[in-house]
Amino acid sequence: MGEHQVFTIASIPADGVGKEVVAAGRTVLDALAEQSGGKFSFDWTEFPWGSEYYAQHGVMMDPDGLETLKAFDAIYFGAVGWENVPDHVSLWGLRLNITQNFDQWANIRPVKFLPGVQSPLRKADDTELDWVVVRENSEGEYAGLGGRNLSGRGPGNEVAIQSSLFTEKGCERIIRFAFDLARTRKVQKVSSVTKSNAQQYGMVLWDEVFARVAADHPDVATESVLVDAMSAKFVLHPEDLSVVVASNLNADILSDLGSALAGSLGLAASANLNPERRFPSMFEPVHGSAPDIAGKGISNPIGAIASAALMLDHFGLHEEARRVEAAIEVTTAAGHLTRDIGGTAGTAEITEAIVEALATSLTSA
Ligand code: GGG
Repeated sequence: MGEHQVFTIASIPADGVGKEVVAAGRTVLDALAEQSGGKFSFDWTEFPWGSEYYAQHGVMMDPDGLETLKAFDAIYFGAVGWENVPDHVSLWGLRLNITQNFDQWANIRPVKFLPGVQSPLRKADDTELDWVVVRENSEGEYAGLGGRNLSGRGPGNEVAIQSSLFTEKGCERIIRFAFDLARTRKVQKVSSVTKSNAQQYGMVLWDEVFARVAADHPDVATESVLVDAMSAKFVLHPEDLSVVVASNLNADILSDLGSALAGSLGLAASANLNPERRFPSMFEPVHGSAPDIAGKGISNPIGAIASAALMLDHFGLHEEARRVEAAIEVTTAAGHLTRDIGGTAGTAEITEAIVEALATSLTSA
């Protein structure tokens, strides 16, 4: 038998449904490890950071938290946002604190259409749809540059500036990442999302870098599409998409649209990667904390479990990642569905069905 591998994972369920879906993902990964015949296991450390922690300590995470997290192989994250903390404080205090300081500059968000899940998109019934949004995750509209001033002039006179930052290096690394990803896919195409007609500095630089990187990849088809037109294309011609690369904010908006078209935000997975591996990467469902359904045991764990599959890929466990994805498909195809996708099952039932499908795939292999 080969060497036993232990992967150390920092789990940060944080707020709302994050707690339930991270627990579900951990159950699936531990079941997978048990079935690995001693090949690998996961060593979990859970951190209580989030909005409840803020209520007790006045901060979203321990001030030494980033130093602590550095030692882990990966971070498994739930969701951030609760009513006791302003959204910009909770987001910057935890999730963006990690993504920005660990230079997790590539955010991968696959749009998956699952069997048995009714999509609002008619084409999903007779066209194979499968694309991935590559989100620039370190700058752009999320650079955090700007400020508020002039409130001293009295009510109604305050001003705020929120500047976007587009660096040539930042654009180039994410666009090259998108081309490398496209070369691994059945359809080798990269669609760049722009708004250079209106944003004549940052987005024109983005377009120029895209054209230069595209010239280095003559084997990959390309297109450059305005963000408004791209949102229409997601609905009208999704069959034309394979890899969609976009700035931080544009990709955030488009990936929500993509997962809604696939049936639910609850299905969408994501990986925040530091491709150089200088820092741990972070895996999380795209969805937020969903306060309306938190604690009821009805949240959809598939986005979190599919994110765990992306973490397996990151660890080089590709076969295991495909097994988890196949188990998700077996589960939805069999009609085990949470409420957001038209079923009645709870979080635990879906998690059990996925674990069961994993065990069955092992015995039938
Ligand atoms: N699991 C993802 C999450 O918690 N997202 C919260 C959120 O508000 N994100 C905003 C963003 O990433 O732009």
